[in-house]
Amino acid sequence: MPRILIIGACGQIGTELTTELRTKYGTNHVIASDINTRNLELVNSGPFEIIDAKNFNAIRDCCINYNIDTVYLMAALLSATGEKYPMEAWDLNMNSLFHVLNLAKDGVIKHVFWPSSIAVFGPTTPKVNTPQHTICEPTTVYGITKQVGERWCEYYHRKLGVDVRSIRYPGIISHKAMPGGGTTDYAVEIYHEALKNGHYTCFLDEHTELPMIFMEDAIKATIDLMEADGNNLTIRSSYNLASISFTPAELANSIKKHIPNFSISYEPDFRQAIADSWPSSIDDSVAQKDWNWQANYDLESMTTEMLKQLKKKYS
Ligand code: AKB
Repeated sequence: MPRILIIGACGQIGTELTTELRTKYGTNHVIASDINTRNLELVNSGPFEIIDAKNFNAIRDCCINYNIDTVYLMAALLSATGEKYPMEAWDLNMNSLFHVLNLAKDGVIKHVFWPSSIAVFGPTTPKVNTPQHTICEPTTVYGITKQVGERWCEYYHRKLGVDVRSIRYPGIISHKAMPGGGTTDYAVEIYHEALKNGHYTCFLDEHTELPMIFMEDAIKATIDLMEADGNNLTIRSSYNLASISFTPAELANSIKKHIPNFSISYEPDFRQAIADSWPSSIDDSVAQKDWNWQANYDLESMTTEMLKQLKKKYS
């Protein structure tokens, strides 16, 4: 049975990852941590520690105290926030990764999960069915941190034998915790606004097609990768992962099937340039081959589930 530390457990992915890992391995085997206690439900649901992901000693002490063997490092500044605070994004995204990789190198922990992103790609990357191995010239600070992080993950694995595993997440759509500071966040906000106000003003234009994934599939992918036989893994930088690709207009149409009066307008802002630099769809055949990855949700089933869950929240 693994003993797990999740860093950044109060965030969009961390919240649901913590719950799922606790269901699988038992509450006391999964220590949640974050820089603050912003998600009280999560904080009160099992062992929780306040940890700043930039603080090496705090992470090391927690790993030693709880006899941790596996760390999921989910703390990061995302694409939109990274453009506003470039040095903070570099500082958090890179140093937290080095802390965890070095703990694994020194034998304090054994396994690391670190999320990369479609943000490693840039305007010179083939946009459709972006291959696993391709041009990566990111134009955002966030994308640069993810690209450099991928190189370090592969280096620590190849040279130092560290078992680090990673996924290039597409935009993630979820109903529990809100995302924050990302370019794909519109695809979550839209459901909330549809139910609350019947209208959404989208910060991307209607034709911007981006790769996305429903949270349930993203969590399944993460845990499946961590449980896969390491001998079958051919990628130690980060795996491409695909599920659904859609535009804001297509997402709005899927919502209109449930809420016929829903309307959408478009006021693209600085995030449009970020979205325009990313792929519209991803080739994840290597993940399929190496660890049998397959998504379950499509646009229609995701919209049905999102509206069902959010209706409960708002009623
Ligand atoms: C973002 O929009 O910055 C993130 C991502 C695609 O990594 N959701």
